[in-house]
Amino acid sequence: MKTRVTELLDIEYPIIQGGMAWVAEHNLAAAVSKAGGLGVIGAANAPAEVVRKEIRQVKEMTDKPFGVNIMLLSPAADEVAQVVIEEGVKVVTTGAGNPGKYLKAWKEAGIKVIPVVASVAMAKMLEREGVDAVIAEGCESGGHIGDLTTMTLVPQIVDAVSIPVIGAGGVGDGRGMAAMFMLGADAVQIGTRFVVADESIVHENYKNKIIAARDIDSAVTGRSTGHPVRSLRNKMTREYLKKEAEGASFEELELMTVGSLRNAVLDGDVVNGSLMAGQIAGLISKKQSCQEIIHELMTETTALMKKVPQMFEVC
Ligand code: TUI
Repeated sequence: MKTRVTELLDIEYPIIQGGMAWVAEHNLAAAVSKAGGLGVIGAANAPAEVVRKEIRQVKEMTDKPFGVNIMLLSPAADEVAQVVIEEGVKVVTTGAGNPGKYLKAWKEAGIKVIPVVASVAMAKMLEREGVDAVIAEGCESGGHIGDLTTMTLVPQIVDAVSIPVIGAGGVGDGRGMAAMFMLGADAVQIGTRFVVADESIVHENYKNKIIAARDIDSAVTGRSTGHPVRSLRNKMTREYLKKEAEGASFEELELMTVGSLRNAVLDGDVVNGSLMAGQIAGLISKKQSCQEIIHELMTETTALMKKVPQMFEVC
């Protein structure tokens, strides 16, 4: 399947793995890239030298293209922005902010830059500044989210820009992927389904919570702080939302989540940990290798897209 994004990134399938904090380390990124998608290392809040090591490990595991996601709220963002240049990374995705100040240096280094955007205005501004594509991520996603849904955000951004658009938020199978193409996207970004992949280092407790999740099992904390984050409901989200409703301060709320994603991913703390996951968790029912996930997504998507002309045949 050839799209503007497979051509841009020199990948086999139009599937980009979300650059998830703590989750998207070298094992997952290499497995997705080996399977023909774009694996992405999530730099999150990691120090620059840790990210450098992760990049080198992916390079040892595969010659296929891969990317690094830079979380712009990270105190290490400036240094990580330099490390991707020094290490010859070909693709950078960004999240949780405006990557404008890094664009010149990244473009001069020949890096393909693909920011996550949550609004038409941001997509248009970044297109003008020279980014190669945008990821339109709706609020069905796990982790830090914007306001609009994927269904409304993707077509509005597709109409507003000429660069390729990658649809994200709520995509978990071939139906979601085909839907993104119908909305005008050139590829999809998938997070939650890769959290439960065999190659993902996420603790089994966390994976099992995603497998067991129902449609209504995620919640958004932090709306009052300006940093809304979607994760699976547990003791932490219940207490957080209660405190938030009582008008707790930013500092008090932040304290409740310090280290909580790390504790969920590495220690399997599903009670007090932060189980970031998208609303599509309810659809995800099995653990598979990245190769199986990508193969299944592509088989389902192409079968559905072939069926489209028949759907409109008049009897
Ligand atoms: O970045 C994400 N998802 C994330 S980052 C993250 S680490 C974290 N942990 C706890 C609290 C906060 C962060 C966990 N999940 N997704 C990409 C994304 N970017 N979603 C929404 C946006 C976004 C929002 C506003 C991008 C740009 C933007 O622009 C606002 C502005 O004007 O700067």
